Amino acid sequence: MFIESFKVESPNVKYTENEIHSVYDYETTEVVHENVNGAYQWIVKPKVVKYDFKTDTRVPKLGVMLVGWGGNNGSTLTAGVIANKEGISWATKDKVQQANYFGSLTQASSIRVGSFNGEEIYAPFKSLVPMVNPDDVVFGGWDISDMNLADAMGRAKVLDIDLQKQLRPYMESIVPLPGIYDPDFIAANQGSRANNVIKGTKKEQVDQIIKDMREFKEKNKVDKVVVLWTANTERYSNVIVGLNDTMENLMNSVDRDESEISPSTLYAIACVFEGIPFINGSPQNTFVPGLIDLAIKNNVLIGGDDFKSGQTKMKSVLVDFLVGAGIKPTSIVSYNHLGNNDGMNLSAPQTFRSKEISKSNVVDDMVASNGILFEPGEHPDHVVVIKYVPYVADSKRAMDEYTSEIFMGGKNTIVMHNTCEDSLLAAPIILDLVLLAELSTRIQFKSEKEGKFHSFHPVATILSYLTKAPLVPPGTPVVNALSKQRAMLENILRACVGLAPENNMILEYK
Ligand code: NAI
Ligand code: DG6
Repeated sequence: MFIESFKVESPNVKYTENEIHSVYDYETTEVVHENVNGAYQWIVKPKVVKYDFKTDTRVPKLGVMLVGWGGNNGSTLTAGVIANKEGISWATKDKVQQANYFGSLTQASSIRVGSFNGEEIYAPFKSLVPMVNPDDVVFGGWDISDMNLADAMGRAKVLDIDLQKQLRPYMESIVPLPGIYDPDFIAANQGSRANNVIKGTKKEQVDQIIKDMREFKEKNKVDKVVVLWTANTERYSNVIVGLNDTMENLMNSVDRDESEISPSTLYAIACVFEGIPFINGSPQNTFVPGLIDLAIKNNVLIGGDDFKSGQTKMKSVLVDFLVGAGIKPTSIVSYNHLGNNDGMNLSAPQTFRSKEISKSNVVDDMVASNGILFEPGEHPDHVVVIKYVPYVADSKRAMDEYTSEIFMGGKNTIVMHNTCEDSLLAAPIILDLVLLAELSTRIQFKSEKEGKFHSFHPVATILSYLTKAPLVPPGTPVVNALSKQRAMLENILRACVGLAPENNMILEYK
């Protein structure tokens, strides 16, 4: 059975006018390697730590500024939200289609809340704690191309033409703000697009972005802003001691107009100065150590990297399943045929390399979790290929071959062919990223050992489910397995309303 909303009744949970306060027993383990009667043994000790969670339930008017607003993702997301807000439907060759938010974890997935008369009860994911309604988000942003969003939607060739026709009047007058362009960081084939750029030194460019964000906030009367990079994939920046390794060195480098500071890092710096969360949806190392240092010292949320939308999402499910089933993946070969502007940009070796890195590390934690299948340091062969095929446009082909060793030396090969509009996968993920980033800034917590409430670590691991290469604070394990990432997010939000993690034991029926 599906219910729309619920309230928790518990001595550990208090709903006040502006807050949900929950006292929560976090059940975990402590693992130690101890000398027991002369021999070292691994000892696992269950422990319970008390936490207090405080969630501000006042949902702000949210502004979202996209870097790369006029791209396929930016125009598709904007169009999709307008279509939802305006209740637009359109004729396809199959049926009359209604606007929806399918593909969004927060808007279109559900959670189990319990059972009633022997029936499982589910509720929308978004009913756990109050979240911004995507229909109410005000969009803005930058693009190095000055094309208006209606034409950009046409250029993207993603949405049905009948829908595009209805959306044009809403989007024709929207033109992105000029962006920071540095041809050294993206493919040369993007040069002809760059007709809307901020001039000046790097310091002046950062100042302009700050001015843009203040004006956007003021003009649209939004309470909060989140910025998200959905612009072209950049090449990696070189990380150099003295240049971008610490906050001070990074800021001095901006002042000196050093060429190795990328546009994406400049936008992120501007956001940190303004206390505005910044999320990186592309694979490059925007978050050089100096930027991470800056965000931590200013306690401003940063999250990334690279939307986990299709092939990688599947990989982080399939390899988790294989390794979890005691099957040993030995070779993973992934091909993409991509014909949109992203594909053209990725046809340059330096930008492809950024994508290759973010797509390649996604099975490491699953492989490392099973010492029966893999020797220490052993890894499956893992090859990532992307080819630019203009004809397929945004309708990406992802082809994957997984070969595994099974019982008694047998081999098992699984082949997948996935065809999908890339931007229809990415747009709901962008929405989730900004909604969850905003939500996480309203949650405070403390453990029984801490005197004061604090927010989550500025490096937002809570967003991991949505990214290919989750950015984590130094010294934190990276989790790529999709089901673990989802459980982490859901269970943290459950803790905010005093609900235990979903344990799937259903003991009451055993
Ligand atoms: P796109 O090429 O259609 O759009 C990118 C936009 O960014 C363009 O309009 C371009 O003019 C603009 N741009 C480039 N540099 C800029 C700068 N410095 N400042 C402001 N604007 C700038 O690409 P698409 O398909 O929208 O993808 C965007 C990014 O998202 C790419 O980096 C892609 O790799 C990444 N991504 C996309 C996924 C998907 O499923 N669509 C999944 C994972 C990542
Ligand atoms: C080439 O793979 C193009 C990319 O931008 C991808 O479409 C994007 O990174 C999505 O990747 P994945 O692995 O999640 O499908």
